[in-house]
Amino acid sequence: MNRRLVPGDRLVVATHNPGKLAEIAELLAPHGLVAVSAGSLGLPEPEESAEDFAGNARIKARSAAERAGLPALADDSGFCVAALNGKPGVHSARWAGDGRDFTSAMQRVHEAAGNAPDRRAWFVCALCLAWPDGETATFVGRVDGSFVWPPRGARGFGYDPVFAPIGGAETYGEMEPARKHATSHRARAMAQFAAWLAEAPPSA
Ligand code: ITT
Repeated sequence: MNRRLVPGDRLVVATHNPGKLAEIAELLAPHGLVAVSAGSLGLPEPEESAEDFAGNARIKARSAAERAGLPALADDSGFCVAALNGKPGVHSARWAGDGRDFTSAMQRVHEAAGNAPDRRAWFVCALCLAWPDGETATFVGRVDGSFVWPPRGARGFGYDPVFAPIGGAETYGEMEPARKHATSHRARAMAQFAAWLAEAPPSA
């Protein structure tokens, strides 16, 4: 099977999260790949039963690629707080409940962390590219910073208002999207994906 992706190729972006979809489509644009959303294809959301980000990204990417008959890129990501031993982590979406209420998810993190002096926090993003035959390639990015309370800024999505990356005071909720895209966990995983795109042999 030809595993090379070239400008003009269609790639399913296997996410149902509009915030992620917008960021991934923007990060893919310079590579000329045409992003087709999982929603537009009516793809179901598989159960994310793995214990780590890479495992869940593989489940989502394989499910979408198999059903769509196209290569698919999935993102499994999350917000991790040192004082909570890395939680909410792979359960970041679940902490927001079925209604995906991130105001209450951020409040829940704040209450769980209390006044713990350790304010370190980080985001992780695992991107998995899968082909319809089940073959995969996975790329993981991380960005370190701190847990900020109270939340600040209305940009971005999810936990962005309570995270400030190292080296600045602005939260991802306050920051220009272009600055987030330059350094984020998703951008770092995408940079590895881009390096892989540039290197991938015509057929593997
Ligand atoms: P899909 O599985 O359909 O992609 P999801 O929202 O359920 O969508 P995850 O299971 O990967 O995705 O959950 C990750 C959660 O972590 C997500 O809902 C966000 O709230 C949070 N998250 C991930 N990346 C983020 C970012 O860049 N900024 C803020 N929050 C982020």
